[in-house]
Amino acid sequence: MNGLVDANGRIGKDGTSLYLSFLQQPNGTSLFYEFEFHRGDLGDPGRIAGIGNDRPGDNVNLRAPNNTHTLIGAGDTNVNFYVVRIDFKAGNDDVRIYRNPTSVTEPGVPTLTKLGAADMSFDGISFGAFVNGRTVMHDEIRVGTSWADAIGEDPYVTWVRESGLQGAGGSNTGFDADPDRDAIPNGLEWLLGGNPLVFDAASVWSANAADGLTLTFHINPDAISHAGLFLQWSKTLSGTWTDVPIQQGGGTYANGVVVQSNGNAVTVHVPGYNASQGKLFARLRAVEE
Ligand SMILES: [Ca+2]
Ligand SMILES: [Ca+2]
Repeated sequence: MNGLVDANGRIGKDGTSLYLSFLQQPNGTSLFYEFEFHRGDLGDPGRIAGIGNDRPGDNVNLRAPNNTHTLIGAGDTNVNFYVVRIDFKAGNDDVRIYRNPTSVTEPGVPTLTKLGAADMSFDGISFGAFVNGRTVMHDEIRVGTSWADAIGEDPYVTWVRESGLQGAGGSNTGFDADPDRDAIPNGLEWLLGGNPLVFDAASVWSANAADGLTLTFHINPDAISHAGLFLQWSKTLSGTWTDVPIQQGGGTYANGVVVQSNGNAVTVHVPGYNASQGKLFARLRAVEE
């Protein structure tokens, strides 16, 4: 959430967008139940926004700011899935509510759009049900910066769609498939920021054979925490490959192998003294998690 935090330590930095989702199921439709956003105080004085019902009647409303309620729709006692998109900006922020969306991409028309609703910067959430013997269940709370984050989609599946792989033919979307035949399987294309539909191996990584082997490549920060990436090296092509994990921050490993990272740029050096008869081999391998 680093990129979303403002100078006051709240989620709500100007120019960022938050996608927050949750499941909500009240045991009745009359007041009071709510998923609440708070600032500085988890009690009522700190409540700045919410989704639920704190009004006469049986509707679900968006509360933003504290004493302003805008209709989302009729309430019910089913499990409802909400995605809340907040676009933070100077002055009041824009809020979009999607109720029970079924699309893997963001629908063009939200259930409710409230532009300039309120200052939505917040530092707490709470789940309220205090009167009428009302109880409410909340589950599966997700916070992220994209629609895919909000619906909990596997990040590789998101990439398959956004990279054009899916549209190019359903049978070649597998993690180990290589439809462009550049010897970089899709999973590795994802991890290295390659194009899975273009023979682009030369631009994805480079190697230098001075003093052993040095490989240089860029990692996709959106992918690296969702899959394993290893450099494998060996003295012979038929021999045993030694795995070196590639992680953000780098590290030093057996046989003098050093992984250095600078931002998303990674350099791996396998010293020349590991060579046999002047030969040293290395390759990159992606492992699905
Ligand atoms: Ca490929
Ligand atoms: Ca490629």
